[in-house]
Amino acid sequence: MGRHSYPAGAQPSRRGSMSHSWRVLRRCAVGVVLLLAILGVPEMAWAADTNPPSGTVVINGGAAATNTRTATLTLAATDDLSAVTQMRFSNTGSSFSAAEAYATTKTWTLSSGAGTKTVYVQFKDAAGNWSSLPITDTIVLDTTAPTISSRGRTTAPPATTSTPRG
Ligand SMILES: [Ca+2]
Repeated sequence: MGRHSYPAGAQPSRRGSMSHSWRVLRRCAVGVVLLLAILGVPEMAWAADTNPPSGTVVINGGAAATNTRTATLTLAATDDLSAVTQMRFSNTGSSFSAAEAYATTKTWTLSSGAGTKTVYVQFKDAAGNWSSLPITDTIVLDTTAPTISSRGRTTAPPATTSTPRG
């Protein structure tokens, strides 16, 4: 009579083994993700990353003008899911330099000829998405010294180079 309780007692035991296998599965999934992270496998390997990075470029620290074609670009880019891995540059917006590893500074040569210069930058994430609309900044390339009038101190030494006006 008392043995009637035996099948009922087996019920919780069966449920217990089911939840145990779920625990094992869950532990396996956590283990795989941890393993991928430890091995440095990019996040793209298990998460679909379809958005390109966003970022900024600043020419010569934001100066309005320059008198040399050699410019220093300051770059900052972030990505929603994976890492920013590469970058490339252009003076035209259509023909880009070879992709190179992402860095926060870059020495770049502006196109020749005086005038307003635009530098176009694209960033790529670990999933291979290039920023579709190039990120830009502009600077005025002015290689002509200003005309010096007779105004001012006559004792000042003659200037040999012009300094860009901020
Ligand atoms: Ca992305």
